[in-house]
Amino acid sequence: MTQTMRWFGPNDPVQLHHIRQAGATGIVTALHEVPNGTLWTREAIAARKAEIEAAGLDWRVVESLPVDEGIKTRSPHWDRLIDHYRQSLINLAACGIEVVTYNFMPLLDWTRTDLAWELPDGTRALRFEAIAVAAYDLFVLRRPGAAESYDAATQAAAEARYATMDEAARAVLERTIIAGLPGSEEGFTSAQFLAAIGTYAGIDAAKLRDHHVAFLEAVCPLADDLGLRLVVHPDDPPFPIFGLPRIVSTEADVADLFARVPNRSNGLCMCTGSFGVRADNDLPGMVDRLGSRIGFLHLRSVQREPEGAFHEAEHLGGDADMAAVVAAVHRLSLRERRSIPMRPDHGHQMLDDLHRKTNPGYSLLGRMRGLAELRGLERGIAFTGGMEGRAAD
Ligand code: CS2
Ligand code: MN
Repeated sequence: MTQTMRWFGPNDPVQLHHIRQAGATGIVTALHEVPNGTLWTREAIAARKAEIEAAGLDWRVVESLPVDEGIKTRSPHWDRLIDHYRQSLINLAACGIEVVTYNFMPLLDWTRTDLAWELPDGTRALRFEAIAVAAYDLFVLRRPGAAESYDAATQAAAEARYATMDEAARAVLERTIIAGLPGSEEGFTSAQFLAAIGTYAGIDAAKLRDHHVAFLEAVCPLADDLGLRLVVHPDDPPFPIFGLPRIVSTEADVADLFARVPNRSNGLCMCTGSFGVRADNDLPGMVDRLGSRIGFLHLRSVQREPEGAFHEAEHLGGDADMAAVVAAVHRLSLRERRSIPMRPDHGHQMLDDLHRKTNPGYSLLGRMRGLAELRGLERGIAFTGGMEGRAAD
């Protein structure tokens, strides 16, 4: 694996030299200052790349080149937006970028309900509670038709939960869910969010899949020629929320996407944290079976809780069998003779970072710990694998 870390650009409190000292060699970033749907110029890409290289690092992966809502909904601006996307890909390839991440989640990118959930050791983790989402949806947002999204038990639990919250707690929950987490492409107020949900009227999962395929058919032939891998990040969490479809949540979802658009540039960002929320996603098996499609790895583990809740566990803890995942990655790397870029996806807020202003999930020390553990795990697996290989000779 090529060890990378995400950097949010010049305004990130985590600086490039910190990332270098954490032992990463690659940077994952985007032109976060460029609004969605606007094309990325070659000059702006080259300037950011030079800044990264001046710090002794490589810009290995773009995360993300956002897919504008107008592409997801097939708005009348589709042609212009696709043109911009294609031109941005040309400019990125001209600057030597090989992997471009995107997602196809309607409106919201990754979503949590608590950004500083205290674990027994005093570190803080990101957490998602389905009941809190239902409380917000039913009683703060008051989305028309919201009741249809929840069974009676969830509605009752949400109502009880809402009753325990004061105004301040309700406002914090609202901000946490819809104001946009680091790297998210959009942020909303509740009124804006309701209006935006309206743009998805009539777009069910089947239709959104068709829109995803139309997007890929418009950009993949070009990406093939440019030698790019366009990797889709799975839905986080991997199920519909706010009545909006989510279509990149399971192995079957991505297998279907690769069957419908077989171009070699059509790839996957294997995010074990996102897929791992569902117990029916077999993470190491997915690495084995989807192998050649995987262009980027997000390694992170979640701990599932009752009632559809989960929190982000230590990288080697939680429900993901990380040793089995890294062993599968190791086999894939040997089979295909390539080193796949990997980043520790999120980390706990810990130690000095507890007293610093940090981007939720993207403080330095927790990610540094995760990276160090993953690096050690890979080294151990390679060593054992090497021994087995020798014994078989
Ligand atoms: C999330 C996402 O994986 C993550 O940590 O931060 O924002 C992710 O970067 C995007 O969904 C990829 O397009
Ligand atoms: Mn991820």
